[in-house]
Amino acid sequence: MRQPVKSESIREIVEHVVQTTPVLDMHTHLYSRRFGGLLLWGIDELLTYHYLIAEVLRVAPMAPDRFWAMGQPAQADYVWKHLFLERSPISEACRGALTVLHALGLDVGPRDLGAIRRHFAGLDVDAYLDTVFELSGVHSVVMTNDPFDPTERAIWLAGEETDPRFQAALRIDPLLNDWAQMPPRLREMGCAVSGDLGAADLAAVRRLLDEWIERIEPRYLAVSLPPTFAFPDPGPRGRLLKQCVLPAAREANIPFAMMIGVTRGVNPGHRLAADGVGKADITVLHRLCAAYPDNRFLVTLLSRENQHELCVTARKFPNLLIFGCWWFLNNPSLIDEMTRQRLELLGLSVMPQHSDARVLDQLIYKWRHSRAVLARVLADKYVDLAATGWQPTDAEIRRDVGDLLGGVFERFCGRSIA
Ligand code: FIX
Ligand code: ZN
Repeated sequence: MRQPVKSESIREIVEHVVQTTPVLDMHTHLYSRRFGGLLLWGIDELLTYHYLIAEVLRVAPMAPDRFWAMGQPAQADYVWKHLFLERSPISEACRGALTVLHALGLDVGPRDLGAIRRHFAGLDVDAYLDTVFELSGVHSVVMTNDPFDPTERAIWLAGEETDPRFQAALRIDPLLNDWAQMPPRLREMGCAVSGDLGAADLAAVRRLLDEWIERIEPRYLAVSLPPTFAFPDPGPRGRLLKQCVLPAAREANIPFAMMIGVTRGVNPGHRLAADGVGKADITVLHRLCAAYPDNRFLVTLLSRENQHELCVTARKFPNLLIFGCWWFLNNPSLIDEMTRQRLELLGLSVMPQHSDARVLDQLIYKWRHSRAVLARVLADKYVDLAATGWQPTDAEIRRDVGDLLGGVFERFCGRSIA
């Protein structure tokens, strides 16, 4: 027997359910313990996040070479001084660092970076991992795994992942975005290519993908792409996509994630903070989804201007799942706008958010901030429903939120929900 929920308590219930439902974070740049130094955490990593580097180099410009030569603690001091002490830290990335410290029980009021550093210096990383997963309400994260990076590759070759909170994703940016540089790198990996991308090269790349899919068992294959991404494309990217990547994903029965709209290195000296945004051509997705109905595509677009047409495209293609408010879109005002638009056009067949966390601690703020917006938007939608006489039950709300925070992704991937 369904228990009707009074409309006045809908907001409270939605808030509670969104705050307490565990999240599967489907795209991060985090690593488990066995990746050693690739797992970033702590105050200096938080303060030197590339979002903050971009902001500090605006208000306190410095030649990038000089900035990088300072070393991380001095860079963190520089960010603290210019973005937190000399002006109020109201940007989303600044606020995020403070949300983390506050959630950890630190008093940020005294603005004492030394005391904050002492707190982190006393932490045990294994226990801290548990704390962060607990405080962020995340049950597992999908990493971004790059077998073309020799450091990461060596760790995969040395053994399997044993921490179930960390799932793999096979990232193939160098292959699709930089073919000219790839032949020697591929040969180092035992993949004998000549570079001409003839039948033998394509077969060798395909074998390599299969081998890495088998080794790391990724949830999906993934790439980030420029706004100029085109398909079909007679060049290396198009040929590799058609002959290697799409068939490999199809046969392994995993989605292919495309993150489109990033122009890398618009100000190269800024390194990770150097990248810009551009509007993608939505017709590329029409062609891919129509031509490859047996492939599943996870898609996020970086440009705000692409979001409406992306929703309309997803209405046409069940093999396309929109995910996340990526990077420059991961701000409350834009999450609010995009989430409303998506729910209105697609109902619950969307993954509204991922964190993109690069530093472990960021899971806390990225999810706290996103949950607050999601709860508000969802509550509005249920209140609108209740006005028609369709009172959502507690169980229905829990079901829906569970879907939005992981279930939709699990079903799209074809795996059962744990
Ligand atoms: O390509 C990506 O996965 C991007 O998310 C990153 O390259 C980017 O640097 C980032 O951290 C955005 O949040
Ligand atoms: Zn990312």
